[in-house]
Amino acid sequence: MKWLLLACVALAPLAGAQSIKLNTVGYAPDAAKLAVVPRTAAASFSVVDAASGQTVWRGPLQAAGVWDASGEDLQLADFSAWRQPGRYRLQVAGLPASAPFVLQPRPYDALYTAALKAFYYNRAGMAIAGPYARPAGHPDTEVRVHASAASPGRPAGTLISSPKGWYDAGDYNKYIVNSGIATYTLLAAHEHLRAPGVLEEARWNLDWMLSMQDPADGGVYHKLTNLEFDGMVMPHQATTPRYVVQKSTAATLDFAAVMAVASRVYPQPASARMLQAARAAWAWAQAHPHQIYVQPADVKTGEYGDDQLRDEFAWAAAELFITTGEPAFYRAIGLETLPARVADWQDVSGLVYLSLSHHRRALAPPADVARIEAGLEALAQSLLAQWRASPYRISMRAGEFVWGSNAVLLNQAMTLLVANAQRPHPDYVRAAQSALDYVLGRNALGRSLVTGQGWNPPRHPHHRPSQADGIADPVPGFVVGGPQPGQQDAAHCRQAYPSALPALSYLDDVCSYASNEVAINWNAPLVYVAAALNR
Ligand code: G3I
Ligand code: 9MR
Repeated sequence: MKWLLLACVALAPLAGAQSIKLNTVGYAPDAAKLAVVPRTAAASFSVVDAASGQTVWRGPLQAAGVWDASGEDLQLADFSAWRQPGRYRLQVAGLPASAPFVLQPRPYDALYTAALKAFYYNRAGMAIAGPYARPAGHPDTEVRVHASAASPGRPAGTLISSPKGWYDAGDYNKYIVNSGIATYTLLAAHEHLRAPGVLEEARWNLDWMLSMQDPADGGVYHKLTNLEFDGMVMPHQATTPRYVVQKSTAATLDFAAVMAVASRVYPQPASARMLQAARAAWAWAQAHPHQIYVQPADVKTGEYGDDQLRDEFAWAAAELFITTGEPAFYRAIGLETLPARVADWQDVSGLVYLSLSHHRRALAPPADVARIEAGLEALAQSLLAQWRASPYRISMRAGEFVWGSNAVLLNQAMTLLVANAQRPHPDYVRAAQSALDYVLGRNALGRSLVTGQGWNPPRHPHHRPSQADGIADPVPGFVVGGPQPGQQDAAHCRQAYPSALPALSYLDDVCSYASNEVAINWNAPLVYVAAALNR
């Protein structure tokens, strides 16, 4: 009995988490290849052929230290020098072998395709085909104007049509602010990388966004939503009334920025319409510079609130400048005082640097290209310093584990990759590779955090279709939000979180919207990074 119990205890972590942690999908042959290993007496590791068990390469383990985000004491295994395509595992004396992984050219074809396809699976107002087939839901052709959004031409209760778009996340609502950065990131994957399929996919959401602008004044509604979150049902079963809610300056500026980008990449006549929409939105924001979104008392869904709009003004101005070349837009950026930070839905200042850097050779006067380059370079260098100091060799620190932590890291990777395009630096690419490694298994949880990809991926994401479709596997291609110590959903979860430590604070349970939801703004940098590193 006793030995059985002991055996179970010993096996439990095996079933749940790998102890040698690495990218369980794989690596391009010439990529940086790192694994983290719990510290034991072992001084070396070996790469073994997954089929035969033969050792093909051996290397020393390097001391890495204790990671404050997980409490683990670690060593680092660097097998970058092993480049022979194949399927392998890592072995360290005294530890179970790692999950298998491949070395091959274009190792992320399937990941990229799945991550982009996830957007298709989150399309509103459309019947979905294929293994996750479902009837259309949320046509949104008769949406009510909420009292908070009433205008002379559209009094409260007016019906407008605002179809298409992506569901934001695991819920069925559509939010302009989050659509902004998500759609931008996909369009950047087209502009920077010529990533296939993104223009077609993004168009579904751009069509919806255009319908969120009031043609009478250019202002943009903050969101299209139910009053309360739907239950865990399929889209066509969720039929409560939908509303457009309050115009906000943040939504209108994010809309202006995205439409300015879109007008660069789509052909006429859409291009002209997008630019005209962007200009009208910009003009509305000039006239309403501080219309902060305030959640009405009867609306309980996602807020995406933000009262700091300096960065949204700068981003819209930057994209309008790139598209039109008009100097007034450049001056409106105020680049001299704009911090360069990694972007998220609430702080888009980083997107200014990414876009200006990518277009730096074609910018009109008075663009200060040296300042643009220096801003991005300094940001990338600070990420690199964090990467070097981290026992996990990731650019994210313990304090950055917020709601959607996986996307913090992926947005850092995107930043590093744009910096590398501006001024090549092999460590920028290595640090970006590390971010992808992390979401695919080199993390404290020792598992893939992308549905349907790699070893032991999430089975129970907070995603209504995945939960309600009667199919055992969740919809594939979604990165979950990831661990973060807030545990805002703890009261909704029957099982307790396994740990309060930032990098371990995760539940693969549908209850856990704070660690296991999916979202378009988290998947978009996964698309970008997978495309960029798929060489
Ligand atoms: O703004 C404060 C900041 O001032 C403070 O320093 C910081 C310290 O933690 O907190 C900041 O607020 C955080 C806010 O995001 C902005 O970053 C909150 O703590 C945090 O709880 C909040 O999380 C957001 C969450 O909604 C709850 O509002 C996530 O970023 C956001 O991704 C998530 O988005 C939801 C939508 O509302 C609904 N649809 C699903 C989607 C994904 O879960
Ligand atoms: O399902 C909702 C998820 O999409 C949101 O991110 C999250 C936070 O706003 O809220 C979820 O809805 C929960 C609600 O906030 C509280 N009651 C339980 C809901 C989950 O089913």
